[in-house]
Order: sequence, then structure tokens, then C-alpha cells
Amino acid sequence: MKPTVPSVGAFSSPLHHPRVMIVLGRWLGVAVVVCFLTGLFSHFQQSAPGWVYLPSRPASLYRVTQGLHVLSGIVAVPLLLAKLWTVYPKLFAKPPWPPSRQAVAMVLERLSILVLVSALALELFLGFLNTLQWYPWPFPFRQTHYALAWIIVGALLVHLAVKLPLIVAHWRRTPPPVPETGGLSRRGLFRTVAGAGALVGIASVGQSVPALGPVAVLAPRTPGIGPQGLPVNRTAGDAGVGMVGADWRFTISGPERLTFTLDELRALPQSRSDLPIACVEGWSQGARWEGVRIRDLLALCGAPDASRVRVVSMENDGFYATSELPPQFAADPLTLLALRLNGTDLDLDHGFPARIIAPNRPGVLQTKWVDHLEVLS
Ligand SMILES: Nc1nc2c(c(=O)[nH]1)N[C@H]1C(S)=C(S)[C@@H](COP(=O)(O)O)O[C@H]1N2
Ligand SMILES: [Mo]
Repeated sequence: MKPTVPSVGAFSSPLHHPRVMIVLGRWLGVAVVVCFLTGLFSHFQQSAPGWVYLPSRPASLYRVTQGLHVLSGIVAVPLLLAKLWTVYPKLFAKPPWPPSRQAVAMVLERLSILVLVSALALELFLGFLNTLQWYPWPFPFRQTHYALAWIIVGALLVHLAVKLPLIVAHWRRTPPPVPETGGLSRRGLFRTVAGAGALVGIASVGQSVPALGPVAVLAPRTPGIGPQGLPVNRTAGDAGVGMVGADWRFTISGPERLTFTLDELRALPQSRSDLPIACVEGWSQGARWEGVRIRDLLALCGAPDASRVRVVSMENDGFYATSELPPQFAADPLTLLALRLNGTDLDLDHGFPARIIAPNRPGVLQTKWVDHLEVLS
């Protein structure tokens, strides 16, 4: 028997009705917008254009935004799959023949959907693999992730514009034109999809919400597990950093150039900050840090407390071997050159002998194994 291609009319289930597409589209839209805005914030944290001012408070803002970023991305996966399932019969609609303006419009519309769906699927896939710290591709993650985000936004705007009449027509609930004939009802489908979204969300949000840690089976990092009760993203071994001896020196170069031994740093006034590590990969955990305020070090070397500061690690290379503290972060009294974590000296994997900890800042910028600071302005 010759296989036959179904026509779009052959899919009579009320679950392929535009109203269902629009309800699922709204849910997916919310997830995508949350994911996009929080992602933009994270991107700016790591490479801010000059016109972007990042406040150092609220101290836990980045923890919340990046937690939401990874959460909304994970929840978007079942929403996207459900939405694709409701709309797939449209693939069997044949463009009118011979070619007319209508047919051209239809082809263009399908191309924009192809771009939207493939970019979104790829974005979610790459993002999820990144949270697992599995990154086998030859291209840089952050730049690719960022570029795809703008492609998605562009294709989404085209999609919404094209579908506007349909969206308006079915925005509010209308009685189903086809009587629901047994099988899964619309409400049943919505419940199933919402349940799937909630399930993957609950299975991952524990990486930043400690109370849900025990059920976080999708989360690669669980709060509380690691040296000093805090997870480690990159160990000293991975970074090629070894234990230092008594000959270790810390330097800050500003108007004056000052050098300290570890004991001299310990003898300076110590401050305490309760601040989270909030990794870009979505896990986060609060901790108690003790050490010397950056603004105090700036004052000692004769620099204004609102100075831009470059942080250089003992790590030789690697993406996170250096970072910059914008002036408002260097001036913040919570920002420390931390020497202690949760009541004891830093573990080597947490950056012994000294690391940066600052409020409202991605984990990647909380530089470990600090070698020296340079006052830039
Ligand atoms: N020098 C250096 N600092 C670093 C890193 C690194 O690879 N090298 N990793 C960063 C990342 S990605 C995170 S999330 C935090 C994790 O800190 P923790 O290992 O103390 O939990 O350290 C940051 N500081
Ligand atoms: Mo991180």
C-alpha cells in the first residue's frame, strides 16, 4: 500500500484548535520572556555596554534572576513540545497553487516559524547542557547563547505579528466548535502540560532553593554538598592552582603599591558578609564570608573607594582568571577580599588564600585564588 500524506483537515481533534495553540503559546511566551530578560541581565553583568549601570544591591538580586533564568528555560521545554504537538498538523497544509501573493506569504511565514522553532530548541538544548557543565562544542557558549536569543526575539515578533488576527480571535475562551469526543479534553491537556512543567521545575529549582534540594534530581549541584558545605564549580586541581606557602604575597597597585603576607591581611580590620554564590548555571547558595573590605584596601593604597578594580587570579589562564569590579561594587561595604568561609579559612577549592565576594554578582566573577588587584580608575 502506498503511504498517504494526510491533509490538514484529517486532524479533527479539538486539541489542535487555535484556542489550545494560543493558551499554550501564552504560557511558553511568559517562560521565554522571563528567560530572555534574566538572560540579558546576566549577559550585561559579564560584559556591560557603557550605558548600562549595574547596582550592587539588592545583594541577592542575581541569585533570583539567574535562578529564574535556568528555571524558566527548563520549564519551557515541555511547553515547547506541547505547543509543537498542537500545531504540527499545519505542516500538512498545502500552499495554494499556482503561486500567488498568498502562497508567497505562507512560505515566508513558515520560514520564520522554522527559524523560531529551531533557534528556540537549540537555545534550550545548549542552555540545559551548559547547566550540566557539558560543553563539547567548538564555539563559545555565552556569545552563541546570546546571539540565538536575539534571533528568537526577532522571529517571535514576526510570528506574533503574522498571527495577530488569530491571537485576537481566540484570546478569550470560546465554546469548542467541535464537540469534545472522549479522549483527552482540552482541560486535560492543559493540566498535563502544566503538570509536566511543574514537575521539571520542582526537579531542578532545588539547586537554588535549599528546601527543595532533596528532590532536585535534574540539578547537577545540590546545596550543602562540597567543602565547607558549599558546592565547587571549578576545583583548584581543574584550574591548575596549588597550595601556597608562607612566601605567598598579595599586592594591590593604585596610587601606591602595597604588598601583604597572609598574616598581614589577617591583621587588617576584618568584616563579615553573608552573601550567596550564584552560579550562571543556576545553582546558588548563601554563605558567611570574612575578610578585608575592598574599599578599605583602596583607602590604604590611596585610591577613592569608588574605583574600578581589576582582579587577577593566580590561575594562569581560563575564562575566569580575571574579573573587574565596577566602582559601585568596589565601594560596596559588603564586597570583600574574603579569607574565611563559614567560620574557617577558605578551602583550597574555594579560593585559598583569598577570593573576591561581592553582592549581586554572577559566580563567574567571584574570582578565586586572588594574586593581585589593580586600580584602573
Ligand atoms: N580563578 C577562578 N575563580 C573562579 C572560578 C574559576 O574557574 N577560576 N570559577 C567561578 C565560578 S564559575 C563560580 S560559580 C564560583 C564558585 O565558587 P565556589 O567554588 O567557591 O563555590 O567561583 C568562581 N571563581
Ligand atoms: Mo559559575
